[in-house]
Amino acid sequence: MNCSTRWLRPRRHAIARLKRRKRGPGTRNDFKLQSQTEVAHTILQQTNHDDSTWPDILVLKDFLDQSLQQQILSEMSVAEARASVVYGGGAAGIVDEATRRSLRLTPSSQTREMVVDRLRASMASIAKHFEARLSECEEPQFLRYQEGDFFVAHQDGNTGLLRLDTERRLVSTVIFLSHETDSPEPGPNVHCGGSLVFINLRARSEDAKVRIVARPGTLIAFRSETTHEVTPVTYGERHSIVSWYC
Ligand SMILES: O=C(O)CCC(=O)C(=O)O
Repeated sequence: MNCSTRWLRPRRHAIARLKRRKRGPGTRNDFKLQSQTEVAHTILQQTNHDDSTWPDILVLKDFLDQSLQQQILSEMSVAEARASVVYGGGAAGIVDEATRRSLRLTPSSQTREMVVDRLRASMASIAKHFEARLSECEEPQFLRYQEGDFFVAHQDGNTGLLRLDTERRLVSTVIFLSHETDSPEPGPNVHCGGSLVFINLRARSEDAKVRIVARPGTLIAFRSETTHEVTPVTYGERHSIVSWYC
């Protein structure tokens, strides 16, 4: 979890200058850091940020069919649960309920492996979309958000700002398992709030936010450095599976 985003707000002229530059395949080590502006350039170049295509999201509909969703949800309903953690305060992560509040559930190893197999099977097409070299995916996290649960705006990795293992993450994925509705509806798998929202920290208007509402079974992939949040759940329970490609 990274909340240190101030470097992502360079002055306007710096952004304009950067946009005029042709992007190359540079890495963070190709740059000599000399000043704050230079640091901002480096991060922007590294994260390949482009307002015209923001947010760059790949949607895979029906990534999990209905019977698999049902199987996973019924396992999740009885699975062992523990509080989700954030990273930065220790390699194993720490519980910090001011930042992230949800439960991480542990379904059967067969179910976890099945999800990993599916994520691996999609790795090449996801790598192609993001023009990234991906070699593995992380152990998926099966999550439940109850009323009041949330995850504040954050990036998952590849920020160039931190010395954490999570920095290796290049592409993040969220598999939706619940229906989001605008007003409470009866049903076992429905919630209000709990929206996945992408935030463009460099824009100052409401256009700076994109809310994703997806059918259960859909996988959403995005660059791990893209700022996103899960807004507080106001009704029902939200279930999702998250993982990251490195
Ligand atoms: O549960 C979700 O939809 C996303 C969770 C998230 O942002 C994360 O784990 O980084």
